[in-house]
Amino acid sequence: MRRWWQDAVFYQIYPRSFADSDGDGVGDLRGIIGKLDYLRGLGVDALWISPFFPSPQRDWGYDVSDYRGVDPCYGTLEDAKDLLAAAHARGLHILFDLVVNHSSDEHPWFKAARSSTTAPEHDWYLWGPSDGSKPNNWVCLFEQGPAWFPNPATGERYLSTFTPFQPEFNWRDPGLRRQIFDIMQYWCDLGVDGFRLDVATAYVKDAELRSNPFSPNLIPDLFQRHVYDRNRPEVHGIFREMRAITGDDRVLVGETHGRDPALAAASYGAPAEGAPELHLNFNFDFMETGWSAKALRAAAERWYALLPEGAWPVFTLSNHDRPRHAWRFRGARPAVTEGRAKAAAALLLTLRGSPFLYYGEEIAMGCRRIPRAMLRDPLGIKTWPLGFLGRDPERTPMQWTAGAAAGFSTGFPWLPINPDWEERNVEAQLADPGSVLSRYRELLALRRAFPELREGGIRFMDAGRDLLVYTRFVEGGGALLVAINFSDRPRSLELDSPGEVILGEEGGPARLEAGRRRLGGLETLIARLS
Ligand SMILES: [Ca+2]
Repeated sequence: MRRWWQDAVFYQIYPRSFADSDGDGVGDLRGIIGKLDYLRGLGVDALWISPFFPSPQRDWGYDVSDYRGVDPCYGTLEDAKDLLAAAHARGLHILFDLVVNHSSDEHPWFKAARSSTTAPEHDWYLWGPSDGSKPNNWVCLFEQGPAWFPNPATGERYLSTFTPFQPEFNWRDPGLRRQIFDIMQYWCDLGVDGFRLDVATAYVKDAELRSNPFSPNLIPDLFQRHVYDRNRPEVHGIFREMRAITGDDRVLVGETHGRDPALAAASYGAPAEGAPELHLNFNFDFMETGWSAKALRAAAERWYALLPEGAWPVFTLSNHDRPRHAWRFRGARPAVTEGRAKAAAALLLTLRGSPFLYYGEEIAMGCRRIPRAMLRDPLGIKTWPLGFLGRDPERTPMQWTAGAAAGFSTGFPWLPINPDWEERNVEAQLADPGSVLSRYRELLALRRAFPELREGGIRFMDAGRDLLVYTRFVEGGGALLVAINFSDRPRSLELDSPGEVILGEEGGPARLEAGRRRLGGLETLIARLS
């Protein structure tokens, strides 16, 4: 039986940067509510909202200090309930972001836990020995140093492998598990349609806290093979317990930490054998792949081959942790960058699997260098001036209009607006049939119209350099041809059968004849084969 989340196109909202309803420069839940009609018109089906829970905001909400509330900067619990109701009234599903590998160090649980070894909450976190020594070589990603931090009140060290202020839960403790599962039930009872699970494969640590073995890779491994601090086999038991809470009408989407598609595939469990785990899991291969038809096809085929029987694929090109793909795939000229953004959209929205869009990609928002004084991301501040300055460039405010602050806020935005907002914004692109946004709307409409694109099989065809060509088909039914030219120069495509063009270069012939067909630079051709 097919479920809604298999047919859905998901859209990630980073609430701080989406829409600000009250002019304080920070996006909020009422801002999102005000844009639901836009999202419905865009043609997406489900929204994943990055964290809006009470938080000291030292990692912008990925450090939660109360899992059942709403941070005042985003609104109130009533606003969250209104958001769920308003989305459901428009046929949109809503996923919240469950950040339960760690809490904030300001969560009341951690405050109690660190006060005394006899506090009931003490065992909900992970501690080193009472002599204050570090039990192993585990590293803290944002500190690029040891992951064990002193806790003077007990003489122990606590574990934090991301930042020092995100102490990690002890998922082996049944009391902690009960607490987290109760939180999930609480939001399910309020009507949420699922959860994205932050760094889900990191939940469980080695019972003996053994040191990780050496790895030759600095990025992303920090010279360690993370076999003891992440990716423990015991995590699958937790995934099964979570699945029992949500059932199949709600969806669990795993952020499977690391860059290993096999790990993501394993987080599905064995659905065909009645042992399902998470419904959907992110494979971040597409975020590591350059602008190459051959490489993107190989990444997609690798993902399909890895998935266990009955698992439903997920594809994504951008999120709040990685530079936006319009920037990663940028060309030497703006027209090439725009063309690649459209071609990337065609790929993402016609592959077999559920696409996850990231806010702003529908207008091809890019990334810009942000001055040191305006950086907000703790990773970007810590690693400045190395690399691409952390994660602020992909988190800048949504560009709605050509007006002040891009229509995002009537106040001063918390992060600078990309300097291209006057030309690149939703209002301008809605009015332009040749815009990237118009292309997203066309492609999303095609997904709704053609079951071949939503649920059909996929077969790749060899079509020469720069061309990515495949058919999407339903057994005993229709077949659609998708051909994407990755080059900005024309290429020719050999077609076995005729058909009817449903998306192609403007002014091109509607009838597709068998034989040789010219594809313009960065053109996407979608045709119904007869
Ligand atoms: Ca606000």
